[in-house]
Parts: sequence; C-alpha cells; structure tokens
Amino acid sequence: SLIVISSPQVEKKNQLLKEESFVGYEDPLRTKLALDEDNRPKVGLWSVLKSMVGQDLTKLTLPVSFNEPTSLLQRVSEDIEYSHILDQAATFEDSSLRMLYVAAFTASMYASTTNRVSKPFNPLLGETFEYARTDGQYRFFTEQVSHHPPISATWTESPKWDFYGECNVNSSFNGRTFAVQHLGLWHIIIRPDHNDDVTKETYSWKKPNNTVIGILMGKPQVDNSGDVHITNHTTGDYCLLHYRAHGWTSAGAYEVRGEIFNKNDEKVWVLGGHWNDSIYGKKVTSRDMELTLDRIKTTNSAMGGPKLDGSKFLIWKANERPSVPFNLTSFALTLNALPPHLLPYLPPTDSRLRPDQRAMEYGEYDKAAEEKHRVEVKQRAAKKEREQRGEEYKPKWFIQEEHPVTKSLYWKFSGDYWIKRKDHKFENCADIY
Ligand code: CLR
Repeated sequence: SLIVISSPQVEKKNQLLKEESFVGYEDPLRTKLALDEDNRPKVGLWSVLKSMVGQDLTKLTLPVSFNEPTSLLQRVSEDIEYSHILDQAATFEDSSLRMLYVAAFTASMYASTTNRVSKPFNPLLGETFEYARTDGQYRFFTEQVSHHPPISATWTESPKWDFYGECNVNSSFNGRTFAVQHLGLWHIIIRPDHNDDVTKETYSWKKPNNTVIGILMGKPQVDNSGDVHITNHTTGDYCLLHYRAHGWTSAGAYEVRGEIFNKNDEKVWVLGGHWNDSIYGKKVTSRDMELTLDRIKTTNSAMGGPKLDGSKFLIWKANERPSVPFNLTSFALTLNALPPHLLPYLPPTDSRLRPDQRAMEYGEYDKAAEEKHRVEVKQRAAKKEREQRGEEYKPKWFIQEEHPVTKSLYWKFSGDYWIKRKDHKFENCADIY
C-alpha cells in the first residue's frame, strides 16, 4: 500500500528485497503470550530499591520478577512502533512539514512507557536482535557493542527513511527517583517523494530523559521530561520540543509541545499533545509568510493530513493497549515471538534465543534467575579469556566512525548482517548463551 515514487526510494526498496530481509517474517504476528496473567510476586519497588541508592541499571541487583521478558535491545526497537509517521513525512514537498511529522515521530516513542515500570534484561555483549515487517517495509537491527558502558547500536532501513543511533544511557537511583539520561545522538534520514530539491536529508536529536517517579508512594510510573532540539542538517529547518515534567499534581502530565522553524527562523508550525495519547499540529497563520496551496504538495491523500487554515489536525494517535501480562504493547508482544519460519534465519546471538528471558516469558521465574546468572558468569569468563589473550573486543556488525553530516561519533552498520542472514552464514557468531 506504500506508493514508492522517487528513485532513491526505489533503490532502497530493491536492496531490501534483493537481500531477502523479509523472508522468515511470513507467520502471523503474535497477539498474546503463553501466560494469561502477570503472576509476578507483588513486591513494592521501594522495599528493594532503598538499599541501592547510587546504583545504575547494570548494577541494580533486583529479583528477576522486576524484569519484563524483553531485552533492552527489543525495548529499544519499540521506538519504531509508529514509523508510519516517517512514511507520511516523506510524502510532503515542504521540508517544514516533514520536520513536523519527524518531530511527532520522535515523541511517539514514549507511548510505550506508560504502565511499563519493569526492567528489561541487560543485553549481553554481542547479543543481537533483528526485526522486519512487510507491512512497514522496514528492517531493524541492533547489537550490544559495548558492555561497560552498555551501548546498543541500532540501524533501521525502509524505502523512504532510515533511523539509527545508539542507546547509551546514564542511569542512577537517587533515593527518590530512578533517572535515565540519554547520551547518544539519534539520526533520521528521509528520502522525500518529491525530490527535485532534496534527494536525502539528515535529521539529528538527543532523546529527553526518562525518570521513574512515584517510587516512595508505591505508584511508580515512567515520566519523560526535558528540552529536545531536532535539526534538519540538509535544509536548516529545526524543531524545539518541550516535554513537561510530571509535577506534584497531574496537571500537565504527559504533555509535550513544540515549534517548527524554517531556516530563516520563522515559526511555521506548532505541535502539542500528550505522548501517552495523541499529538496535534497547527499551522502558524498570523504572519504574512503564507504557504500557498501548491507548496504543500503531498502524495498522501488518504490519511487526513495537515490543514492550512490554522485549525488543528491530528498527526499521531497511540494504539490501544491489549490486556496482557507485563503490560506489553501489541507491538512489544511480537518481538520475542519465535515463529517457525523465522527460526532458521536467526543467528545464535539473537535475543529471542536467550534462555533466561524465555523462561521469564513462561512465568518460570526461578529458572529465569538461574539462567540469567549462568549467562552472566559465561560473559565474565569470555571477558577474562579475552584479557588473557590481550585481545580488544570488536563489535561484529558495527564500526564507530565520525558521522559525515553531524560530525559526531556514531555506530555505522556494516550492512553485512542481512547478506549473511540470507545465506545462513552465521557459523562465526560467538556462543554467548
Ligand atoms: C524509552 C524510549 C526510548 C528508549 C528507551 C531507553 C531506555 C528505557 C526507556 C526507553 C524506557 C524506560 C526504561 C529505560 C531503561 C530502564 C527504564 C525501560 C524504552 C525502566 C523503566 C527502569 C526500571 C527500573 C526499576 C525497576 C528500578 O526511545
């Protein structure tokens, strides 16, 4: 149903098809877990956290029942749940409108954080996770490229856009809140439908902070707060987004608002809403610089889309949440599924093959804890062996380089993964489980 019209898009699409990236994803998407209800022991977070002031995510020694059956690699892949917004962004001829939709996409990621105060499994060094969707025409890949500090490099490609960056967070429990600060720069590439002016544009931004609040009151929840600056390095448009911190009352909770400026610093769009629910856009009309109708050319007609008269329009709406254990979203539910067609394509390092996480998914918490301990001991032994051989660890599928546009260090995907996968050539992968 995606209309692909520009030649850079066609090139990308042909590459994804030629490399058979969607093969293995034919089975229907999973809509529930084997477990019917969340039967984790109900222990207050505060009672276990109070002795862990100053600890970060890697050092928290919480019982496994505080985990959810996802790996942080899978948790980070949830960023693309609403990637259709990027497909939509690519349909606009006007770059400020593309920015408006890109901005909404960066905020849509936080919908998954509502009712999800659990700890994803810390990825093991060298652990990988792939995910592809024929309906979205994208392929996602991530690898744990560093253990201290923990860094997950991610890379998603689709005909109209790419999305990549590193999940590299500082986290700490200060006795009251558990704060997660994002250090990595994130990039989006858009290949617009109308490509007379721009064939490919680069956006970058840093994610806002995630904070677990309400721990002392026994009502923990994830809040997202802070200022975000999104830059379109190619056209000069930019967006300032503000995520309002949850205060003592719930007024203003989940609120996000922002403004889109063109390269001449003129405010052209505003957006606002709630990251747990929906985001609206509105054209700034009170100035003489008007976008004329033909400048707002788009290849997309079915989705409602932007209004030019200054009235507000819906850009994004969060999906309904299913009632399943661990409060997973419908998207998250599909991530750890192991459908029969996919299994023969997976490398031995894929998160779906992690034994501790699998046990957790079945509600076998003692086995999960035992297996978690076993794979962590194995990881330490491998590290020791490397040190004895005087060997430096090198990630398998990513290499760190200076970004050609943003000039910051980033993890560049070698692309090799999907080619090896197609030919089932994964014999050289490390045995990490
Ligand atoms: C939010 C969306 C971002 C990517 C991202 C990275 C780190 C994640 C965070 C998301 C959600 C909240 C998170 C966090 C790591 C730890 C934290 C899962 C997915 C949880 C809630 C911390 C729980 C710790 C308590 C049990 C103490 O784009």
